[in-house]
Amino acid sequence: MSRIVEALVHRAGLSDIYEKVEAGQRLSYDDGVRLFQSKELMPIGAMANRIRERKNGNLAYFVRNMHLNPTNVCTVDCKFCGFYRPYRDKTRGWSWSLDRCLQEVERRMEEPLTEVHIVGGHNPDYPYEFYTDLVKGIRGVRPDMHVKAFTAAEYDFFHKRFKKPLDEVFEDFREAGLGSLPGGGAEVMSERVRQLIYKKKIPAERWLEVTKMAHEKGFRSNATLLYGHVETLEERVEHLCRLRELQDETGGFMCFIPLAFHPENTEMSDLPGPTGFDDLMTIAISRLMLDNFDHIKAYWIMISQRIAQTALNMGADCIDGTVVEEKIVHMAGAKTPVGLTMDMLLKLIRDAGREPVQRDSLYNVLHRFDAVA
Ligand code: V47
Repeated sequence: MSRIVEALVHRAGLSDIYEKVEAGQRLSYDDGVRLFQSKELMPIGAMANRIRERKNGNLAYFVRNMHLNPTNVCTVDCKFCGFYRPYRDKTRGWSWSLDRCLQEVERRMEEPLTEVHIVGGHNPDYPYEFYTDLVKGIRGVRPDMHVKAFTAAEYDFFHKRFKKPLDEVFEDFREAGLGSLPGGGAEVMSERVRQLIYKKKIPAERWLEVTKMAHEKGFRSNATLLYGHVETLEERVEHLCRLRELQDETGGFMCFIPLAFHPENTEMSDLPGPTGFDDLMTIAISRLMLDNFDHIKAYWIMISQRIAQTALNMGADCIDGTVVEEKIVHMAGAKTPVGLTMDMLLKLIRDAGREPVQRDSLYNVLHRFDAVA
């Protein structure tokens, strides 16, 4: 690395961590905590960039995708969520029929999308077949589209609600045409935080178990961290270490996505949410800690196009995608657009000095664009 970066690392007292990064050694839990505590964004960003370029060169990935949220009625009542409407008050929410969901996909028939990302509330009113028919139906109308559907928390809900063994649930979804699982649902893997803000959602151990089963059944998935609320820096690092451990076992994770907490319209609206500095630190430290993850995503929807673009030089190699019609954080006050055109994504990536790559949902390259328009 350049002499300037070495000097910055040295001045920040992070030379031992830098040596590990250079030698390709794994960072420890203590290293992760020290990085967060140091508040030294420049050397940390530079070290993360080093790993990012080692793994992904100059490429920056995006996907042409749409989101589908069939229902926001939910029995879990997470305090951080501005998207859901409680089951007891379900008329204030939506619960779309299968036809309505398929119409959402059909009305985008002309758009060259390659992925539909589906998540929703834990809504006990639907029959099991609704979920499998939804996946099957989408594959029927758009066989060219990969269905990335339902978090590990939702699969656990299907297992309990319909009293079906989890492995059978995954087999049914495979038959229906499921492609992969999004991240989400693990929030921050800390029992303390769970008791405070999401106590009716599955605990960390169960999220890991369900994800492990999905990986064993041949599905790949993503992982997220919801940060910037009541969690401590230590709890963030613990979360990363637990994901890294499961990845050592299964190798099933594709990408890690730090999700910045948006407080508006939630029961935690008195909190400020994370700052841009924290967004970049969290992305960079995630890149440094998760040595066995190929990809780190800067999800522009939650952190803004500007921060996501900057993050492409501080650890991130993916900025998600066109994301037509995002609802989860827009109902929690996000000021970003609900979607971006491909041209806008190309400009964001190129202006950051990276080479845009349109990927499919499994990170296969679909199209490489020139670094300059
Ligand atoms: O688990 C809910 C988060 C997640 C808020 O896999 C919030 O490619 C911020 O997992 N502020 C669901 N975050 C979304 C998700 C996701 C998003 C983008 C890409 C991928 C992927 C996965 O949304 C939930 C929760 O952690 N969330 N409310 C909020 N107020």
